[in-house]
Amino acid sequence: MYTQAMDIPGGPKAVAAATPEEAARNSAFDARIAADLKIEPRDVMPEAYRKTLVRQISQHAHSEVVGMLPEGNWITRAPSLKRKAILLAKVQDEGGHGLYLYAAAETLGTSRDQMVDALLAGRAKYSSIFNYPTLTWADMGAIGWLVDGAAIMNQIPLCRCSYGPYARAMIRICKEESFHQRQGFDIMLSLCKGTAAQKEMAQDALNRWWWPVVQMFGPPDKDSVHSGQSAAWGIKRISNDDLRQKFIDATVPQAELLGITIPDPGLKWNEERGHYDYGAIDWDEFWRVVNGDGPCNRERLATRIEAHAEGAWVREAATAYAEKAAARELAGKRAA
Ligand code: BYC
Repeated sequence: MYTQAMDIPGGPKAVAAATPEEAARNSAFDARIAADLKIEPRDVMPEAYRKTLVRQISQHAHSEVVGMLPEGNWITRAPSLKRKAILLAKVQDEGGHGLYLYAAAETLGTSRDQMVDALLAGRAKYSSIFNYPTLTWADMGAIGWLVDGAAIMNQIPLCRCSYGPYARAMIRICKEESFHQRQGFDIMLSLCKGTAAQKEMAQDALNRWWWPVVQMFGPPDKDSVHSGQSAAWGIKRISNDDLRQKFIDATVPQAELLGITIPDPGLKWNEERGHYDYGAIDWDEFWRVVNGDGPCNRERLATRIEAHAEGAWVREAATAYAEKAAARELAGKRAA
């Protein structure tokens, strides 16, 4: 549904070094980035590149895992067996995405336990969008259509990220996100073709999710502290504002097809720019949510803390099983 041009704006910039040895190491790294080659876990990389990736990938992984909660809320209330099976599969996919991403971040030397501890202690971020409540079944449609739609916009360029393990994880994730987006649009389509009350439910979901989704792409480019360096390193291929614009341009005709109205009176096709103009985004609200004061921040974190504690016996059992299996294998080899 969404395709992207993935040119790197500006091209790579050199990395500052503290010592001559570091400068030599950095120049090998710069050469790989300049040649648009992948950086692999054992390759030399500046510490700041490693830190940026751990920051972004761990936030991304946490977003997938916390992102299971708003939809998980509706698994027991899906309107049919078919919808329930699809939603279950989607929520399980999100858990899987979290696991691929934690594994990708682990290749940079930060353990999954460290990342999860940071999330549970409230030190790590996850996407602002998952701090909003899911009030009706139409929210499952709006999340798939809009949230997964925005996620694909942001993530397709990440398939060409300079860090190999992250880029490869993103390829698989994007394939699954595409199914997620379509299932959400399909829910919206059914509701919009249904009764007046069902269409009203779809409109209400669009009204509540639109602005938080537009904010999901991150602060405007002028306020994005990491964008310049991440673009220079080939991590970020398209800027926050450009992705936001691509998303809005792609979504307006979809809303028209559904026959529902995007809640932005400022939305207007601009012939000269060849894009839709859109109204002012409430960045105060965005930062409030990012900084922990959204409608569901406390509930989401409390749920994750409880789930982690309740899952302790599963982790212990899996570790004991793995140790026994390894001991059996070793004993078998010795006996042979
Ligand atoms: N929410 O300099 P900037 C999914 C933070 S999962 C919270 O532009 P950057 C799905 C940012 O981290 C979707 N915080 O940063 C799952 C930074 O703070 P720190 C998740 C945000 O990294 C289940 C500060 O603001 N996708 O789709 O260059 C079901 C300044 O920002 C947000 C990803 O994580 C936000 N929305 O760009 C359904 C994609 N935006 O770190 C769907 C990977 C910004 O200095 N991540 N911040 O404390 C990225 O592409 C980039 O990290 C971002 C931000 C575009 C998000």
